[in-house]
Amino acid sequence: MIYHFLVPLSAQIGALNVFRYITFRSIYALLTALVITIVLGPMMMRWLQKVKCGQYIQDEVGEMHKCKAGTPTMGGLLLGFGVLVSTLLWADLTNIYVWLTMLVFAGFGLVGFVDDYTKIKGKQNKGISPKAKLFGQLLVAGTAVGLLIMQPAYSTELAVPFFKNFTPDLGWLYLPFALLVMIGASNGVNLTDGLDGLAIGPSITSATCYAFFIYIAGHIGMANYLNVPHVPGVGEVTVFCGALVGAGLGFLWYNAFPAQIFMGDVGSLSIGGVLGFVAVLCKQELLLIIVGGVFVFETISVIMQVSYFKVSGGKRIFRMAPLHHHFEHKGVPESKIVIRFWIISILMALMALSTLKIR
Ligand code: 57M
Repeated sequence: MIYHFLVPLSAQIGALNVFRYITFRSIYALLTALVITIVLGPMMMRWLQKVKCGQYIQDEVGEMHKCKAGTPTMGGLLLGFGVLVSTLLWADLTNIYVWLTMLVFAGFGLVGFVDDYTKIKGKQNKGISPKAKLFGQLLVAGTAVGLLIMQPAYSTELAVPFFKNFTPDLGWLYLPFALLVMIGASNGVNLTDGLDGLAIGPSITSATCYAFFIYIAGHIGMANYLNVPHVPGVGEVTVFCGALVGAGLGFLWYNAFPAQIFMGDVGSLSIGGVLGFVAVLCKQELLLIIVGGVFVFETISVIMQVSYFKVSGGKRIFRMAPLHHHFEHKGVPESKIVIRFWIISILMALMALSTLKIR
């Protein structure tokens, strides 16, 4: 809205021209979302406690997490509010890609909210069934990708990292592929969200990394120079990514060890889903495996643990999956595990950015 208010005035006041620039607005979207989440954080935590949205801790969790019982959850509402208000303020709202991105973010958030709410208000921490959750995710992702594919500027070709001339056109198969990327990312962030600051750290690095990719994809000169697919119009989504980084930092302010608030499924599903969608938008879907490497390792650890448990008749590879629980059970302090996972995530994001030059 700031964009729509100030840019027309730039004809009279030349200095306002700066509000045309995506980079400028993305930085202010970051700062706005950061301030919103930090300022509203304490109020939100008091309210969540008042309406009894405290975390239930499962019996099998052991002593390590018992002290976290009652920590306000659904902090994703705070983060989501910061992201959406900031994007509405700073983005060009005539851009369809911005709306699709907000739709995915809010839609996945709604699925997570219903799950969180059912867990809190129901018995024994039981949320909605996995089938219902998957149905909600499919509905949101399917609607957004369906609308995306209908855009004339969007192609269903797949960009393969390291191979600039190999871009197979997936045709209608692109739809299930994109759904897999988004739902996989959403569940990956959810599985990772088990220690203070563990999910939000790599989410911030991934959103920063994709802010670069989406900006480049929307800029014809840069996209051609770097030999990446050019998708006209998607550059505006950089503003959303800026807001996500800002709100993530603001949320981390309170989620850092010892956490005063957890994000809940409303946070983890929305962040993961939207990271997947931004990867789809800028046609760097496969690169998400590197950018979101921490989420991928965590998910693979669960798949390995569950499969091995089944085939071996009850044996385990890890002391407990997802991977962060394995280290916890080995006695590594929580903040050490979290910071080491952040370091890995930063390295993976840098590696992903370096692929821009290896083609
Ligand atoms: C949600 N939720 C956290 C919080 C957060 C198949 C199986 C691997 C599934 C997995 C699972 O349920 N994962 C999804 C993980 C929970 O956090 C809440 O959930 C939201 C995210 N959805 O925002 O509201 C707990 O995590 C801790 N936490 C923090 N700080 C944070 O900032 O300390 C979360 C955020 C919170 C808090 O204690 O209560 C969770 O871990 O439950 N299941 C598991 O992860 C379980 N693993 C397991 O059973 N492994 C088995 C098999 C099935 C693979 C095995 O290895 O043999 C573990 N879950 C827990 N304890 N709580 C087991 C140990």
